[in-house]
Amino acid sequence: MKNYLYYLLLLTVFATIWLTSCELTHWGIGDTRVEPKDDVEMVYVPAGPFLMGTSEADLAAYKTLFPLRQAERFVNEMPQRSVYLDAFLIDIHEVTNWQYRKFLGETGYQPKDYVQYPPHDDPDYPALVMVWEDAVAYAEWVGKRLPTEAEWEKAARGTDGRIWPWGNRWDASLLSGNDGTGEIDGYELTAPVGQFPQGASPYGVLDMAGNLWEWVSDWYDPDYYLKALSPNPTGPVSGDGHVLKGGDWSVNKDYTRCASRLGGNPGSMLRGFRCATDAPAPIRNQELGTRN
Ligand SMILES: [Ca+2]
Ligand SMILES: [Ca+2]
Repeated sequence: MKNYLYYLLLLTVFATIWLTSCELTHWGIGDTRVEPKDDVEMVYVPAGPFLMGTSEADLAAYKTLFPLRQAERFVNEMPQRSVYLDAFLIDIHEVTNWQYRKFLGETGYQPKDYVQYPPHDDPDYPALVMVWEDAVAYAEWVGKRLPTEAEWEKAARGTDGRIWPWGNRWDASLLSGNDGTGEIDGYELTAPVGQFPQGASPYGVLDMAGNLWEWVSDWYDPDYYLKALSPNPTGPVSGDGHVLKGGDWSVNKDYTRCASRLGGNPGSMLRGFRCATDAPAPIRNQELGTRN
């Protein structure tokens, strides 16, 4: 009887190991993993190339779409180029107040500028983390990191160079943004995270357009897109502040484009963030594209 139990236990252990390895080697688009420390779903973005930045043809089209924005403001997104990235995981939502307060409570960390006032202080609303270092401190606590600008942009637009996460047609009801009235999306200011599932990116990432501008790990250099860095660009070694992506609740269709970028000292823009991690090795080796 003892021997029987021993072999049963051994069989269970091997079956568990086998099932775990199967799970890790068969990840695909839409697969998720929940990190227990912050209880947030992360979604898998497969390895491969994507179109990053804005092309000359896009610029010509944008001049009619955005007549009020000076053409030179698009130059920091040009040219468009193919950039290869290894696979990674990214938070589906912006980091919420519930998450950020958990971090503060467990660590005693003193943020430089974490803004809380109604309705932005609700637990389900995105945390207003105005200083890049306060975002990095959270990411380190949770065992993640900020996404690079390239990772953020790929997670937002997929591989086909689309303008907004959901496609190339503007729809003010698909994001926490500002259509001029502030109301078409149902929220006058920011919205709780994940309220616009129809506005998801090709990988199922939410609120990439609007709600809060999001910190990424890269330093800001307006000329960085001119330098065709691939694979896995991580930004310049220094710069005038860090990059912000995706626009916030107060801006329109222009700044909520996936390629739009802000840097330096953007004044009163409301800022938050989400985290990313490298994909574990068995996932990272599963490539869906050709390495440049
Ligand atoms: Ca709104
Ligand atoms: Ca956002």
